[in-house]
Amino acid sequence: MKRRDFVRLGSATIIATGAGKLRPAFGLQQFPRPLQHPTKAMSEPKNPERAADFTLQIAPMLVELAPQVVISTIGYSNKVPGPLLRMREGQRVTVEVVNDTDVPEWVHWHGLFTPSEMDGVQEEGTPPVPPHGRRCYQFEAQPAGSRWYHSHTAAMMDLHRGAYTGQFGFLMIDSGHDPGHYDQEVFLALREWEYFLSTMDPDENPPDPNDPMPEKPRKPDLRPNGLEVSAPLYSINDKILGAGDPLRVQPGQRVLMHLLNASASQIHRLALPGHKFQVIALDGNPVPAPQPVDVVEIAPGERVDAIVEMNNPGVWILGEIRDVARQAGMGIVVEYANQRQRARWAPPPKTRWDYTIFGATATHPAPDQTIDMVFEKVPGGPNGINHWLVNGKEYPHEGEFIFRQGCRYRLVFHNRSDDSHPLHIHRHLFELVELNGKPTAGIKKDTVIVPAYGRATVDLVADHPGLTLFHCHIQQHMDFGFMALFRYA
Ligand SMILES: [Cu+2]
Repeated sequence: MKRRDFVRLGSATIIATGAGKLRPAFGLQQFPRPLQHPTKAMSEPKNPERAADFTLQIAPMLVELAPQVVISTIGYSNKVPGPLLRMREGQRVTVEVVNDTDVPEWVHWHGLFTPSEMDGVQEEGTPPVPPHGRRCYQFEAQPAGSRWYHSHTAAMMDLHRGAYTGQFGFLMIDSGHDPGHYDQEVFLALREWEYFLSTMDPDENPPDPNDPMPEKPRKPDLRPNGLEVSAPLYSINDKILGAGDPLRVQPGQRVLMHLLNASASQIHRLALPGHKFQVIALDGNPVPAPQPVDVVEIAPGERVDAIVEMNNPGVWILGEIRDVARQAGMGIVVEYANQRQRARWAPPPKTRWDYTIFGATATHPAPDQTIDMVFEKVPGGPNGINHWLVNGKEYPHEGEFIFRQGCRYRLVFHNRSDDSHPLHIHRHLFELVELNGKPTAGIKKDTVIVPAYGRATVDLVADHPGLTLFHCHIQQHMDFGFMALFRYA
């Protein structure tokens, strides 16, 4: 089936179901506002005296994206997203993982300060969950905020492994501090399905010609681009737009949205016509200056927490701003009480996502050392797939990147390629210092988008000894060279 047919299928599904006649869904995780402690509706830690607080089963499963659209994947405990793991800051947690597949697996706790041997990363020395075996992960729930967990297995040319599967879920660490008053909270994970390789990339957002592009080379690279990962089907959680339960709201409600991009390959932009997102946290970390925005941009690996005030009664589509992605399923209906009309979409005003608007006035202690990292693409390399270089070579990097405990590092990311990359560092948080020449402070993240030919500077204090993986969060880029391992001296 051609891509276009899939797209049509997505649109047809929306027309067939429409708003107001929606099937009951099992996908949308929608909760009333929790009290100080998680309620029973969430996956609450079990009795601490028991062997494990949580159990995850890795196994093949079917996902009903819409009636008559059922895909097969590997998931956690027969759910997509996997069960919400909710824990309190500082709590010692044991997660037992049962692997009912024929291949070794690694489960990574994204955004946590986990020891290397528990981080779920082969390159850091974490042992695998063996095929048809089990393994316990134990760690302290730190730091508080919106985290997530996902497969960290290399996929290479197998588009049915690692991040290409349904192995992802939300992990919330509650601090006891009120994150701002709200009436209900929802967990929304953005995904594509049925990945394939192609040299056409109709879904990509072309780089904005007005971007500063400080890393653009004088001579353009004329080598033809290689195969990249594309997808015909999109969803929020496990449902195509219109196929699941709507998000039901009351006028005047404040809805806390935990947005996660669990995609293996694409940056997404979301809007809700007639409403604004008050962004309060990036990658789970409260921002110095919460701001309302019309569009949220979110890259693979990133999280955005935003409060949406429901002050425009009607039935609306919360969706990807690209028509092709929304029509292929990336959206969810927001339905006010006693409103029965068809769900409406309207393109948002043209805006540009800029992390720095959420930051504070820039002041940073001088770093002990500055580390420059240059990223380049080798277009259409072996097997027709693009390969990636970090400081001139593909992974592995054996001794290039060394941290000394307690020292402050300034990492300068030079993106000399025509793609945007979400760069992620494990087991640490960094603070944004500068993005394409714009200074900022106070924004703490674990994943940052470095735009095409762009530059980002971040500061990091080396305070979590152990092997630490750094990589692009686009699975194909990571698998084909875009990784580096930091060691502590
Ligand atoms: Cu990348």
